[in-house]
Formats: sequence, structure tokens, C-alpha cells
Amino acid sequence: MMGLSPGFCLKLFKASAVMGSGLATPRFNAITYRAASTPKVLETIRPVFGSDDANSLFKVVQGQSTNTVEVPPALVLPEIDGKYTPISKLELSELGKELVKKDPNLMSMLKDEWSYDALEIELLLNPASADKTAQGKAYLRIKYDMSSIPSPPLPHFFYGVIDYVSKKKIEPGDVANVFFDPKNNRGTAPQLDDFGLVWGWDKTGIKTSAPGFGTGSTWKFCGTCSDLGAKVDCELGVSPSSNEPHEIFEFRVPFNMVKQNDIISSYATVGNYVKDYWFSYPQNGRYKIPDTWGYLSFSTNPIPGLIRPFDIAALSVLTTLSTLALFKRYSKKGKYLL
Ligand SMILES: [Ca+2]
Ligand SMILES: [Ca+2]
Repeated sequence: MMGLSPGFCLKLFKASAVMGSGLATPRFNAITYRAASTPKVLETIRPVFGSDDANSLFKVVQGQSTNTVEVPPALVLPEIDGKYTPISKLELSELGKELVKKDPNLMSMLKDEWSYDALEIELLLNPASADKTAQGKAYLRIKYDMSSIPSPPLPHFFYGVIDYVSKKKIEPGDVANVFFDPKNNRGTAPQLDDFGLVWGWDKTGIKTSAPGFGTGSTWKFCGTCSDLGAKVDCELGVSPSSNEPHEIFEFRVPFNMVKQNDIISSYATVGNYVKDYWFSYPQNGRYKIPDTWGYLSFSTNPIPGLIRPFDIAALSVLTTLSTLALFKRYSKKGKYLL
């Protein structure tokens, strides 16, 4: 992705401010939000748009939930290229290798980097959008990779895609945003540990991206995503959700940046900052108010239904044993793993 000049940073920052002008409201009350929300975590079958031949079983978490969403571990390591990349071009994670070794049939189920091992969350129209008539379908899929093998050091990432299924044509101002509160200390304004990524097409239609950093009172968007070790990209392409080309936004962020607490908070949204409409999780989230973000934790178990219970139990034992063995080995050298 291109870098951003300081002048461009300023423009993007202003654009982002416009983006959020309808979303931040001093009337917001975190307690009201929690009390009013309805947690929904369910497994469902969702049809493929524009096709009637390939239903898939996805674990879906609807928006509006204040439940802690459990992010599953990755079996496949995504390539961040703005497309659904075929499995032939991808590598398995350590966990994926372990499970495929135990059950070679698993390999035939892995078609791309998002369809089988990532948790899906539907993004819903944020009621604070200026355009309240906006319609669309968008899905966030997330997962993480945290190998139990620390040496040689492997890059570990939090991965995600926003599959903007209904958006068949790129329009200036189409962008995706993800924000993280790694320490989960939330608040009514972005704190110093908070950060985010904005990427998409600016109001002249040029592809753009920038990271945002909490200042204690607002966001400062500047620099490049690669400065953080993050990567983002977006393209028009097909996905299992629709065989008509539509906008797809992919990202990855170093896992140790995202997770500085067992539970973190996060907010994701996709839409258009010129027209000011947003599909979000949580639906009522405000990008400048971490108190409104959803809670995420990190499961060591893959998505249920993909892996048999025996495999999960056996894997837990294997992981524990290998961790103990490594700890013992490292302890002898006077180093600490944890
Ligand atoms: Ca990809
Ligand atoms: Ca924070």
C-alpha cells in the first residue's frame, strides 16, 4: 500500500473526522448501551448471494452483542491482497499443520483463507449514519495465529476481512475501519494504547490507507500501516458469499499489538465517508468512544463443527505438553517464555 504524505494525513484525518461527525454523540451512555443490547451468538446457515448451489455452515455472531466474541485460531494463514486467495497459494498455521496431519480429510475443506476457520460477524447499519436509508450486506471475519513454538520467532497476527457483499462498484469514499483497545481500559475517548486502521478509496477514488493512534482525547491518523507491521488491502472480487465482484477489505495486525489483555475491545465498520453511512460491529459503536466497542477474547479451539471434539482434546494435551517442554528447555538457559 502507498504511503501517505503529512499533507495527505491531514486530509485523511479531516475526512475521518467527517466520517465520525454523525457517530460521536455526547448523549451516549455506556450503561444504557449495555442494558439495551441483546447478546446473540448463534450458528446458522447463510445462503450464497447470487447463487443457489453452495450453502455453507458458518458460525455467525449478529451485531448488537455485548457478549465477548471468541476469536478462533487460524488453520490457514491469509495473504493480505484484498481478495479471497485460493488455498493453493497459502500456508497452514502450526495448528493447521498439526490438525491436517491428524486428519488429512480436513485439507479438502480448506478452500481459502476465510471460509472455514474464521468467525463471522454481520455488520449492521449504524443508526448514527447520516444516510439512514442505506442498505447493504457486509460481514467481518476474524481469526488469529499464535503458534506455541517461539523459536525461531514466527510473525503472529490478528487477521480479518470485511466482505462487503452488496457493494458491487467502487465509489469515492468507500473505506473500512478497524479499531482496537488492547488493554481494554475503554473510556470515552481513544487512549494512548488504542490504535486503528483506515483503508479504502479516498474521495477522489485513489486507494489509500493510514493507521490511527489514540491521543487521550481523539485520533491522530498519520504514517503508514506498515510502520506498525500491519498490512491492509482492498479490491473488487468474488467470495463464497457472492459470485458477483464486490468490495473486499483484508487486514492483519501484529498479535502482540492487539492483545495486551485477556479480553480486548474492538470496533469495525465499513461504509462511505462522503455519504456518511456505516455498517458496524457493534452496530451502535462510535469510533471515538472505546466504551461502545465490542469485547473480544481469544479461543484456543477452532470453530466448532470443523474439528471433532477428540481432536480438540488431543490438541490441548499436545499444546500443553509442548509448552511445558519448551518452558523447561528455556528455563535451563535462564530465559523466560511468559
Ligand atoms: Ca487474500
Ligand atoms: Ca485503551
